[in-house]
Amino acid sequence: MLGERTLVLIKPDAVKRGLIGVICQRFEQVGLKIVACKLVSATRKQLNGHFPASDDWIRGMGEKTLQTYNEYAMDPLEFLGTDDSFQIGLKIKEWNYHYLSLGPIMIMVLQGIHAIDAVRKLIGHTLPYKAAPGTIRGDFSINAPDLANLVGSACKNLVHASDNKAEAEWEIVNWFEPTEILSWERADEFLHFVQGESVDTKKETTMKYAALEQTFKALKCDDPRNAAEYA
Ligand code: IDP
Ligand code: MG
Repeated sequence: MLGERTLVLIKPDAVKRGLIGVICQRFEQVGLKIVACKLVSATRKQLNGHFPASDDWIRGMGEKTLQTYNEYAMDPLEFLGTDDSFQIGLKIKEWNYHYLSLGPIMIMVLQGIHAIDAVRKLIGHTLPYKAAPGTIRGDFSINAPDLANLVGSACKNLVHASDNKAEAEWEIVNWFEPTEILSWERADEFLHFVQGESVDTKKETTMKYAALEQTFKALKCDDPRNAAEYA
């Protein structure tokens, strides 16, 4: 496999605002490849699988929120009824469940060189009002948690993307069956990643065929429907 895989989830606010196309374009135009994609209404079971249940994750989420309250001199007791990071984390988790249930979500697996970091760069900072221009969150939203939290909502930030390798692995398994992930080759892959300054055309041709062969092998292995054709 060329590069690595990451999970991207286009959240209900982005779907409802008609932003699926422009968001996908950001990923496609840098050379990332969509290898799986579907529009779903998230079930409780899928959401349970998506958000970590560990106390550390919940507490970390609460601590991040407390930082925002500190930054804006807001009293968490007044707005959230508690200043305990674990209790706040639990609240944010429940708000996230609600957020992702507001409508359909588009989930996809993207593949490419450093796909995990590249996608995080493209989506930008968690909080849209802090996200840099040019990023998806920075260009299409100005949402902020202090306002969102006032009305009991997660901070709406259009997209989710796996933060690291371990997260990507469990998230992909949570949302997709292995047969839903397709192996295919973008027409510009050779140009992006393989073609060099070498004048050795024999070597180039060999590499092209090696890549093609790999694609055929992947087709044969990944999709049992192709087995007879390639046998
Ligand atoms: P990420 O989406 O950039 O990886 P995480 O820290 O994993 O950010 O947070 C998960 C989600 O929780 C965010 O995408 C956002 O929707 C929501 N969130 C994060 N911090 C806050 C907050 O302080 N208040 C409300 N919602 C928050
Ligand atoms: Mg995250």
